[in-house]
Amino acid sequence: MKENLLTSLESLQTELQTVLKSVDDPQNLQETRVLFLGKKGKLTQILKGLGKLDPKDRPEVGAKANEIKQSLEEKLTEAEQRVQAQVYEKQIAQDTFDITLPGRPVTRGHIHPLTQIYDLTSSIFEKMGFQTHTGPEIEDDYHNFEALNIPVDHPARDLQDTFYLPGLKWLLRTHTSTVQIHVMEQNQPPIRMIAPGVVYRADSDVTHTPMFHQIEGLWIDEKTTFADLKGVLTLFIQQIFDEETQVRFRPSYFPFTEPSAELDISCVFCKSLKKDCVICKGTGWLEILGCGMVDPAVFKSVGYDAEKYTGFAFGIGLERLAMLKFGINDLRLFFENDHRFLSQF
Ligand code: 2U9
Repeated sequence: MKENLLTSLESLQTELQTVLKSVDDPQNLQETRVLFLGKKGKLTQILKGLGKLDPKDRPEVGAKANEIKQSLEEKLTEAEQRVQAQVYEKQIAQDTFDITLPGRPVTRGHIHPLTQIYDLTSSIFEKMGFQTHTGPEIEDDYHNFEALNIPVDHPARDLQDTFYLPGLKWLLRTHTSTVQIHVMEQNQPPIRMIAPGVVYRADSDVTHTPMFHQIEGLWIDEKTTFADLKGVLTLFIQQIFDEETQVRFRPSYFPFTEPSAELDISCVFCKSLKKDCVICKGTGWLEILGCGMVDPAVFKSVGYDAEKYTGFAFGIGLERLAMLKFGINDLRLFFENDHRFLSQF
């Protein structure tokens, strides 16, 4: 009885081997697996005889059965791999795709022109000793307007111009000057800082997007003068463009600076030859940033002694700077993420 069982088990191996030789498709192979190892398969049938065996013989036959089962599993797995490989080979032989075609190229990423202009701008100011500070994009009326001497009836405060959050307590900052207010609230002069970041205005046309980027600067010390402002900003312009670039300071008005000025540069496209230049519209000059001496009312908001300290501030729109630097003529291109555009700079 025991011998019979052992022989049947042994012969299962050779039997499977013979069957596998003629199996060449996955369906057939699956059936073979069920035939040998399935619930009602050949192995199970043989093992039914185990119960009738003398108990002392059972461990030996049981161990043999496990060994055979494992061996059958291995043979089937091996055959499955062989058959699957054959299936793939057949597919490749029949398929019409041309494996010699070149692959799709993977385009490399690119530093966004605004990021490039930001990196360049901040590195120029950092070399002059300015520290970078950032702050929240959601602000209260006080930090965005009141502390900056912007009166209650100023048009910038209008719902038409500023994005307010429901409840009107909070708003999306309209400039990064809010960051300077926070820094001044927490530090005493001297201060030499830049505040880069995204700002929001309810404006949308060809030359305005509701979100844009600014870098603002602030320099406060005893005896800081308009001459310091002119020196710092002239140096900045000549490093961004080139040393031939001319600057002029034109009187202007901002609530938070007095006196205020706009800085124009000689046209970087026509080199001030003016004639027919569509960029400077024949004037020879391009408006590039706003600046001025910090209004004493701003010092009062943050508790600085306006008799002791003076300072200058400036604001630069990064999109405009990048357009002039790279010769880009449409503001919207910055926000479309089109690689064909981005990779040109
Ligand atoms: C404090 C005091 C004064 C920041 C300044 C400008 C002039 C300015 C514009 C440039 C283009 C905004 O991005 S833009 O539209 N900005 O003209 N900004 S002076 O003055 C400050 C800032 C902070 C405490």
